[in-house]
Amino acid sequence: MFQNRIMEKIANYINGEMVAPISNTYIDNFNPSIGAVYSLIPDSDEKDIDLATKAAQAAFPLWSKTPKEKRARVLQKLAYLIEANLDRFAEAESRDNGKPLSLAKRVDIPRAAANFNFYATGVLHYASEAHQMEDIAINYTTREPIGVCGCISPWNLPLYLFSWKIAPALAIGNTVVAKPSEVTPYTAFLLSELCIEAGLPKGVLNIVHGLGHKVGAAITKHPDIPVISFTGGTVTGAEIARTAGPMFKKLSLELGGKNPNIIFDDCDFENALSTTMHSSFANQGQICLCGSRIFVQRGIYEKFRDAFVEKTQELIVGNPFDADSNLGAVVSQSHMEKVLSYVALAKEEGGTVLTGGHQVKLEGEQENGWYLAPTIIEGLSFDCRTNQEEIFGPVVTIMPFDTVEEVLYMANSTKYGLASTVWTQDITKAHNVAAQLHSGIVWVNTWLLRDLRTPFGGVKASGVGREGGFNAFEFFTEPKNICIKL
Ligand code: TXE
Repeated sequence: MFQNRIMEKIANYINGEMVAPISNTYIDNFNPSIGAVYSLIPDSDEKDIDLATKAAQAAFPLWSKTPKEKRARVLQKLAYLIEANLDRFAEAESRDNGKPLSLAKRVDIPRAAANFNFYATGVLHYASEAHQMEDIAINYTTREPIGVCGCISPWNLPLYLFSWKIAPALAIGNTVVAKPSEVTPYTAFLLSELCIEAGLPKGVLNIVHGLGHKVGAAITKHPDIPVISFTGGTVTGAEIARTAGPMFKKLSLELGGKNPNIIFDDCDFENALSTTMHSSFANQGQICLCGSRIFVQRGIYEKFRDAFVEKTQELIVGNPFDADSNLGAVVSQSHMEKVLSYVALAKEEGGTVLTGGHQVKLEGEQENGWYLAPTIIEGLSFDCRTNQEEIFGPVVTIMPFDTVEEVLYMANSTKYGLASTVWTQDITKAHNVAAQLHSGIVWVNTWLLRDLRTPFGGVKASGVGREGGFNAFEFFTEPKNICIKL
């Protein structure tokens, strides 16, 4: 039924206008819940990036000199318009990514609006510092916007992560050339239309759709884009760093994770169990912050494992548009196959699949959709590949431990260091364990509770730099120290 339908063509947003790619060629855009093409996205290339960069450069002088109150007002108007279009955006996000509509409505789209509001108001309070040298001299530090910022974002939380980058960059006075993932371009396309409605001056934000190795790479290597902010896979992050490094570009990399979820005997059992359901399988496990390695202290290991398996088997994998679906479809056929390959690897490495581990075939219109059963695997060693590599799907491993030293050693054993979760009612133990975990974020007795003012990011192969709060303004500005002799 899709063959004869006229496919909607998404447009680029360059210099304030919705435009076709110069190549006038397009790429299929899939709806994961039915496994079929439902729209087309521009197959842009470096010529489109050049056009967008020129527009962003032309807009920079005026935008960077626009009073911050005025910049804030435009971004708050954008936030308001996103909220006013919540249902339309949530449906678009769910259709594009495969996530439950309920999740897009509750998390993705409200958080995108919050990102714009947060940075629009934050810029009004952002100040720099002065250092007085008694009566000898006064130093003051200015923090200036840099110019054209390249923002490249992934498919797991499309508008949430796209706006998390462009909001601070724009609020502080930069202009932006942005590339959403070609896997989930639609809400960025809808945002373009709201930018026009909100009165964002032309060229301030430019959104160019297309493939990573063409459009993303063109942004990374463009000589007139001195700042790159990237969220995505560690492999791609390394590729971007190889290009941007020798060009001395400012670089922010938010990459993958293989996050430990550590559950001690003395935890609040019911809270740990119910939250672990989310930290394991929310967004089909496609969140870089998911707790994919679960360590349970031996005293409660079997009780927790059995309760966890039982609750997991109650989860409903279904049409993302059904209100009672807990899990929707994973984002693409290739990603589904990648996740299933890790289940096969786990079995080879000696693991036992306690539940899940297979594709879920739905009926009707969803019969060709890409659905996976939430999966729990036990019996693996902490240092096997399944426990060292990011799977990024609804797959977790569960392992017992005895002592704090042992679990810290296992938790810190991967090349990643993004987020950890700790469950204990012993506050001294909580502080002690949190201090020794190699990760940028530690949650104690909770998960994904986010204060946007806090530094967000990881260590080791989870990335470089921090987003969030004034950390984002520090990244998207250049400090200058001016010392005046008195
Ligand atoms: O990310 P990519 P993908 C992890 C997860 C996933 C893996 C790959 O394990 O399986 O990364 O996912 C653009 N130069 N995460 O393929 O390739 C690309 O077009 C410049 C964790 O989606 O990193 C997209 O816009 N840009 C992550 C963006 O980079 C390039 C969330 C991300 O794509 C490029 C998503 C290049 N050479 C995946 N190649 C998290 N930390 O949340 C691709 N891109």
